Amino acid sequence: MINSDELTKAVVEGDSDASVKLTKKAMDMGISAAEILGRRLLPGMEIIGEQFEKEEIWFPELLMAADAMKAAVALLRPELSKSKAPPAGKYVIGTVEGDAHDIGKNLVKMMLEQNGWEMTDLGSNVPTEKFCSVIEEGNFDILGLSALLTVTMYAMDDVIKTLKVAGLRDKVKIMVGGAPVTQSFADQIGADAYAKNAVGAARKAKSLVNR
Ligand code: B1M
Repeated sequence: MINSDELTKAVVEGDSDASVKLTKKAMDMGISAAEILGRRLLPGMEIIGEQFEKEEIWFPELLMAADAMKAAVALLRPELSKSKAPPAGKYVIGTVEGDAHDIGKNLVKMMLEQNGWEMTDLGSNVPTEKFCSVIEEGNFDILGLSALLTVTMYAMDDVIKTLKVAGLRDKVKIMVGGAPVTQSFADQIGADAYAKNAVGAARKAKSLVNR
């Protein structure tokens, strides 16, 4: 048996060896990937975010916690990404310019893969011009933009404006998300959809292409 708090603690303490070991153990015990993620790993990210905000920890600890989280998520990825749905369409996703946060974006990507979307991942800190050239050259149904910083969410506005200027805005539906993003911000910048989390992203993606 593992104590459910142990894995959360491993993430908070930035202990990648322990987070990997305990995730493997939980999987061997038959605990679902969704439960390991939602009940044990993500709470660790919440705690670490609060500690950082209160200046109880500093950047290196934040980074170590993120690494411990990512190492554990890598083990869950095969199960989380198993496609159970028929092909849904083509979706390109990235975190906007100036923003290095990619854990949430990666979860959204996995959830969409599981729902049958063919995913192209541009990574994080993606320049506005890159989003535009990908839309110009590719044939995607949806462009997903993620941002975790209040300062970088405005890059989403830049992407939409730049696509408009290039005459590409109507070529693709645009979904936005990330902790500081809200429905009213999405409306303000003219996005087609906002999703609060990965499950919502899959639901909204389906409704956007109406298949
Ligand atoms: Co940073 N960071 N960070 N950080 N970090 C936050 C976001 C912060 C809230 C912490 C805090 O102060 N409490 C704060 C932002 C404050 C603000 O802007 N209001 C912050 C800061 C300030 C910073 C730095 C500036 C710190 C510094 O340098 N002094 C710096 C910025 C670097 C940069 O981007 N240029 C920085 C760096 C980092 C690390 C590199 C150490 C690391 C990121 C590692 C990585 O991602 N590879 C990190 C981390 C881990 C966090 C916290 C602790 C956790 C973020 C996370 O992964 N959450 C975070 C505090 C927090 O959120 N509690 C914090 C888990 C993830 C699953 O949730 O990303 O919200 P989230 O994704 C969700 C939804 O938002 C949604 O679905 C996801 C899954 O359900 N979603 C979408 C996300 N994208 C979507 C797209 C969609 C739809 C839904 O459609 C396309």
